[in-house]
Amino acid sequence: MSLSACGGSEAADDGKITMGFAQVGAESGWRTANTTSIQDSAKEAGIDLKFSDAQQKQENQIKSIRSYIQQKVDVIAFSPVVETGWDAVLQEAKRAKIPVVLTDRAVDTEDTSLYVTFIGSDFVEEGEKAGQWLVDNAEASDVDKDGAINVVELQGTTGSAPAIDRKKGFEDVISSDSTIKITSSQTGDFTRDGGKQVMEAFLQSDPKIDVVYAHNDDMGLGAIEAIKAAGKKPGTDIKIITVDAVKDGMTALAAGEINFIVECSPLLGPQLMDVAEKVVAGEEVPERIVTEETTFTPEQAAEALPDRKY
Ligand code: GYE
Repeated sequence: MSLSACGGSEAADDGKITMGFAQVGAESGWRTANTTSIQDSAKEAGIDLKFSDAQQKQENQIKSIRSYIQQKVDVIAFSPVVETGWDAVLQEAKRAKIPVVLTDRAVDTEDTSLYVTFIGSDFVEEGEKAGQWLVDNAEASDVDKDGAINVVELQGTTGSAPAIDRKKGFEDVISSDSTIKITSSQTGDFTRDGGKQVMEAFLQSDPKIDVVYAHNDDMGLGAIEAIKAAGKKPGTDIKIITVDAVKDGMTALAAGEINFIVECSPLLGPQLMDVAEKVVAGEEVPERIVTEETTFTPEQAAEALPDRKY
């Protein structure tokens, strides 16, 4: 017979906490750094981690969560690939008395009792920071000097919290400047290849692109390849704004091929393990834990790069 933990779930016989983590996939540099952070901090905290990679498919995440429920883990954590469609499986976890912690991405549900807390960034604010840079640098960004700033947007995964919120925050801020317009907007699924393909199509159909707003570094890096292939200079002929600040993005920023990056930290592991220990021990945790983040210009990127861990 195993002892019942205060959190209500079954603790393993060795007293170790078991966590089931359902990761989104391996779509970007951000995700790779996030996975490493989670795995390393589980090890450090002595938490037994069961980890699955859903390859960006909601049905795979649901399957893993169901299997974690069956295995009676002490706590389930996951980063929901999209916002909606989680109520049924989260109800199952609740019935099994297994606490659920959301990391990185939010779910859209009326019933907030289905999860204990949500650890991650404020994606609307990230979009606002990207938009604010453009408003502040609008004149310099209008490479044609025709007074109209045409922006193409590379959206993240359709229906995901960061894609929805980064779009919203950006649009809210640029609406204050009538010279800035989003002329095309499409998903590149947060991947380098996706960003490259969508940008190739944009460049073919639209000769007047002044700015690319990519919801992550990887899509921005894909766009750089497409811009170069079209005979234009990224960062100069077409300005580029991205979100994340992973090493490859920061390297392109320092080299002047990206103009501005809004940071989104993937290092959520230590906080997640801390919260998991508290939740399993039956302690209170805040309903929302917001990650602290900054922004980078090319000069700041050059300065930060030598110490950048990911
Ligand atoms: O910005 C992107 C990744 O959910 C914040 O997912 C995360 C996003 C991140 O694929 O690079």
